[in-house]
Formats: sequence, structure tokens, C-alpha cells
Amino acid sequence: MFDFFAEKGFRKYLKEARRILDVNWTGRYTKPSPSLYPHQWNWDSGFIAIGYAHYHQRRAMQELRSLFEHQWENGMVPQIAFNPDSLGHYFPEPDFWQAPDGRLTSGITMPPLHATAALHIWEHASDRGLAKEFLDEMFQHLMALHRYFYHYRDPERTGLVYIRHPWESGLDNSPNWDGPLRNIEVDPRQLPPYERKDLEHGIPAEQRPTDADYDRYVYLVDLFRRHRYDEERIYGECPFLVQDVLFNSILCRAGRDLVEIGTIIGKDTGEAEEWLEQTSSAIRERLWSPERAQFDPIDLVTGHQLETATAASFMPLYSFSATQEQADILYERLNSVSFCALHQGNCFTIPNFDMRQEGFDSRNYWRGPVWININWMLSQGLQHYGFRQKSDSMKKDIIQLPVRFGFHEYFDSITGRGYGSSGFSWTAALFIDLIHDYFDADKHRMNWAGWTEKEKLKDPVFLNEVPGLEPGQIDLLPSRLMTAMGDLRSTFFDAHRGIVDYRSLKDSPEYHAYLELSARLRTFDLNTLSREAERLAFWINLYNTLVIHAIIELDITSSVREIPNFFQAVHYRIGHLAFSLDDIEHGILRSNARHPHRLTRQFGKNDPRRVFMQDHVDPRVHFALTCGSRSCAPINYYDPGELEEQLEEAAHQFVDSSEVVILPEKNTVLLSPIFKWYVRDFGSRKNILEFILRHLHTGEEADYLAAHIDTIRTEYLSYDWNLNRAL
Ligand code: 9WN
Repeated sequence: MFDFFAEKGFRKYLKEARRILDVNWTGRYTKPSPSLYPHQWNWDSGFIAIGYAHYHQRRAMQELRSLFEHQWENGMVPQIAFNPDSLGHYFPEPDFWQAPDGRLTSGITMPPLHATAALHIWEHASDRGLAKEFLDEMFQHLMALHRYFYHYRDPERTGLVYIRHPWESGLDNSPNWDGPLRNIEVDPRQLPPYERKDLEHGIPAEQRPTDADYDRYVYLVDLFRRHRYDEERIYGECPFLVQDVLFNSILCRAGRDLVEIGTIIGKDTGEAEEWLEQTSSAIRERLWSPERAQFDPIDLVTGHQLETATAASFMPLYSFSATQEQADILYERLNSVSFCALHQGNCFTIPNFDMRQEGFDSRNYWRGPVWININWMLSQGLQHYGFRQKSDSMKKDIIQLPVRFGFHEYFDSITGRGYGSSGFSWTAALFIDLIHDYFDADKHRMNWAGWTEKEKLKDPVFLNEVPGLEPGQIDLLPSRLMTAMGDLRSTFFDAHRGIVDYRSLKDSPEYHAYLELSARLRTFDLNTLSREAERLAFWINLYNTLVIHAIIELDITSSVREIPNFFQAVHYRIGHLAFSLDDIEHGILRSNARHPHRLTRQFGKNDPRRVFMQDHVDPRVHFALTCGSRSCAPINYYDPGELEEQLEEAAHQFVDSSEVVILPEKNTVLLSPIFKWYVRDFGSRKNILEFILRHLHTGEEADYLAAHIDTIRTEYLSYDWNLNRAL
């Protein structure tokens, strides 16, 4: 199953994303956007480097280097490094900040994801030698940055660091800060004179922070400069001090990555490990609000937790610091109408503010739209905790929002329309990262065609010929096998999350019971399967368990592609006949069709296995067969009594996932290559679109497809061969 044209469907959008980064590239760093943000921003550069890491290693390294050139003596990396050639278009600029030693920077910081970005550069480096030197050089700067946080921003040694300005959070006008800002008494007449510049770029005022917000932002900056940026004095007097969930989660994840960087370059990581442990447990214990069953920031001024309702409270998923129990609780809320549930159909994931709260505004900056960086972080966290479908739907929105509405700063969580600045760098960079990472095979392990250098299996492998397991006759073998498969399923397969816990499966009594029964297939008479549904369910389940059986026995760790002829080589012997995965799929289930890349049908003219072929092909089997990869159907156990409903559900799930993306604005549908490989099983291209329409959840996209089914263009996505294992 080669897919030579991987990425084809995205090529032009990738080009567009790279063009945006080129336009914003200044030669030393990348502007967040062409006009609104002309200088270098702290966390933007982290996200941007993550995108460059895939195709421009030198630029990725330069992006971080230029930011760290502005690191303060105390270790702080400023929120903005100003470009002296671009002054006059942004407020506040160096004249207002009055940073020590005439530095051309602001005097606050931002969520520190630089260690994460540096590790990403290493992981995707085309020149590993250069990347290693880079890590060597960055390590001390990163350590200094993290030390700054633990020394100055956690004076009581709680494991949690505080922010002292809403801009430090990266989510400027988030409703989370309404309470603390309201508590700051500001007399506008006492404020230093200032003039906002952010409203001069054509962005409507209702999509930006209010003047009252700005008064408070300015009040805080004034306080910092009066104290000459002395952290202790600021801590003593600042009316805005918050231990934020998002900030600490990003710090914690970066701390984890910092430890890994240290290990790669052979440095002592003791101090970084201590920080990591402290912050991870403090997030889990101190930021968790048991009454509200969610993570909330702590307002150090009042000493109370803030009652928040934003996407930021899910961030401990991204840092892997939530317990599984906390993650399960968070998931209930995250996947509810508050934050646009799966298949809700009238919204995009994930609005950064609870849609049911008063004040939710799908267009207003950090008060309701979707932001790509938040999706990018949360989708990783959801995947880590095993919520595959939701993670996938967030990734789908990372793809479809920029493709449909342009590479904007943020997107309307109801209509999808793009707002804020256009040509926004981190939207482009994270889009690039996702396309490379999510849809690409693991390049470090695979060659140009996606296969590893591992040997082909020379001889067929019969997995049910197990020494010591005798194949004696047994009554009701199919139903006992089904029960054993059902047991495996309920213990180790998570259909909702689409993953298999291979490690625990291997040593379990359920697996051994299954092995014994599989041995008995050698004396089984396939003619005893009489009913159509019984036969279909039998073959689907057998295929799926044979894949899992083979992954375990052949010690496959990352992808079934580790073994070049996997689908041809692994077999079960049933009665006196041999069945490979290809025999089951193309011979039996697809009614003796051709493998998409072969010239002849699966079974020859006189092949005795032809009598077991299905009379007709049900294309829904393609969404029921797992191939041990993330792009395949999630694993399920098919019950002959419920087969019809289950196949329908499998088709619905697939069509609703990121394997089918409808882009009305481009009159295009992006499809999984499964549809390209098996077009014959659906009938024709038109039949595929009709099939999709029948299985799509109702909504705007379905309406569009129905109205344009004759003219819509089709492009194909690439295939993700990575193993669907439990992490
Ligand atoms: C203040 C640059 C930055 C982002 C922030 C975003 C916005 C600045 C502003 O733009 O903030 O830092 O002027 O509004 O909120 O996350 O880093 O893209």
C-alpha cells in the first residue's frame, strides 16, 4: 500500500503557509504578523520555530537564538524584543517600558515553550550535528530562564510560578483576568499618558481588549518601571499576581523537554528534574479545584482560586501532569456543548471560553474564538491521555480553519471566519507542523517510500501454529473465539480512543486463552458458518485480531510498515487452508478483488478459498478493518447480531473524522487515500461522495456537499502508518 503522493492534498496549503512565514521573516526573526505585530514576540517565536523545524532547520535555530540574545541578566526572556527599524507602530514600545540598561525589550515575559521548541528542532533536524551544537548552546540559556522562574516567580517555593501582567499569560483579555483586573483601582488621570496603536490596523475595536483593560495594562507597566523591574519589590506591591494554569503547564512541559535535552547532550539534569517534579505535582494538587472538578488559577493577591471557564483550564493535559482520573473528568467538560462537542456540527473546536457563559463572544480575541496554538497543545494532551477522537477533531480544525478561512490570528468559533491579523505566523507554523507530524510516517525510522530497512519476511508466518497448543476439535469454535475476542476487546481495546494496550495484552490470561482457541482454527470447518452476518463478523474480527496477534508476536514497536510484506506474510491456518491478511481483505471480504497496487486478483482461478468469498462487497468493511495504524478504523469487536448498526457507526465515525475534510470555500473535499485505493468497492467517485453524504452528520458541510456533489473537487490526504498503541 504505497502512497507516493503523500501530502498531495496539502501541497498548495503548505506552500501558502511557508509563504506567510517568508513574508514575516525579517532576516533575524519572524514577525507574528505583517503589520499589527512588527517586533519579535516570545512565545510566538517558540511556535514559529516548531514549524520551521520541519523544513528550515537553520531558520528555526536562528528564531530562538535571536530571541535569547535579548535574555536579561536575571534570566528572564522578555515578551517582546523590539526591532529598532520598526518602531512607531505598536504600543507600548521601549520608550514606555524603560527596561534596565536601555534594553530594547518589554519588561515582562511569556509562557516559556522554548525548551519544547528546541527539542522539536532536534527531533526533526536534517543536520543532527548542527542540532546537537545548538542544544549545547541553548541548554545554559534555557536553564537560566527556568531558574529565573523558580527563583523570582515562586518566592514561597510552591512549585507554581506567578505571572504579573495579563500579557504574560499570552491570553491578554481572557475572562480569567476580569476579576483580578477589576480589583485594581485605577484613576485614569494618574496614569502616564499613552495612545493605543492596536486599533490602527483595521481590526474592529470589539475584537480587541477594551480601553479599561488597557488602562490596567498600563497601570501595571508603570508600576514595574517605577520599581525598576526589581522582582522583589514588584512582588511586594503588584495588584496582579496569578499562578496561572496555562503558564505553569507550558513551563512544566518545557521542563520535561529540558530534562530530555540535558540527557541528550550529557548534562546534569538534577535541578531541572526537581523543578519538573515540583511543578507537576503542584499543578495536580494545588491548581485542582475539587469542588469545581477542574483546574483553576490561584490569585495570590486574594489567596483564592479564580473560578474560570476557559480552555486554559484543560492545559494540564498538555503538560501530562493531570492524573488519568482528572483527565477523564476534564474530558467530560471539554467534550461538551460548553466547548463544542464532537459532532455538534454548529461550532469549531476549541472555543477559548465556555460557550454557555455570559460574555462568550465567538469573535472577541481571547473571549470565545478558536486559536490554533491552543488546539495544537490540547490535541497533543488529549492524544496522550487516549482521547483519540477528540484529539483528532481538534487537529481537523487546525487544518480546516486556515485552509477554508485563511491563515488568520484567530477564528470565529461558530462560523469559522478568520479575524485579527491575516498572514499570522504561528497559525502557519503549527499548520505546517501538524501536516508533517500527523499525516506523515515516522521519517526517522522509514525510508523514502515509508518502509523501514527491515528485512521482508521470507516465509509465510503461521501465527496459530503454536508449539504446545494442540489443534484438537472443539465445539462452537467460532462463538468461543468471538467470546474470547470480546474479552480481549473489553479489556484491552478502547474503541472510543481507537487504541490497543499491546504491552498489557501480551501477558494477560485473556490473550493466552485466545491463542489456544486460535490454534484450534487449524481443525475448523469454515462451512459451519452459515449466516451472512455471522460470516462477515467472523472475518472482520479475525482480520483485526490477526493484526494484533502479529504486532505482538513480531515485536512491532512503531508501525506495521516495519515489516515490508506484513499484510502478505502473516497468516492463520484454518482447516487445511492458509489465509493471510491480504487473503482475508482482498480475497474474502472484497470478493476476490485486486490489491490496489497489484495486477491480478487475490485468488487464482482454481484457488479453493474462492468458495468463501463474500457475494458482494460492503464498502463499510474498510472502516471496520484495522491495520494497526492511526489512520485505520479504530478497533472494535463486531457482533453478528448487531453488525449492521456497528458497520454504520464505523462509517459515520470515519467520515466525521479528519479523514474527510470538506472545504466549501475551495469547492474541494480532502479524502483519506482509502477512498482512492478502494474506489471500485464504492462503485465510482460519485458513489463515494454519496456514501460520505449519507454518513456525514447533518450541518453546513453536509448541506454544501449535497448541493455541489457534481462539481466538488477531490484531493487525497496522506496516510498515518504509526501504530495505534496505548502510550
Ligand atoms: C501583547 C503576538 C501577541 C501574542 C499574544 C496575543 C497578542 C499582544 C497584543 O499578540 O498580544 O503581547 O498586543 O495584543 O494575545 O498571545 O503573543 O502575536
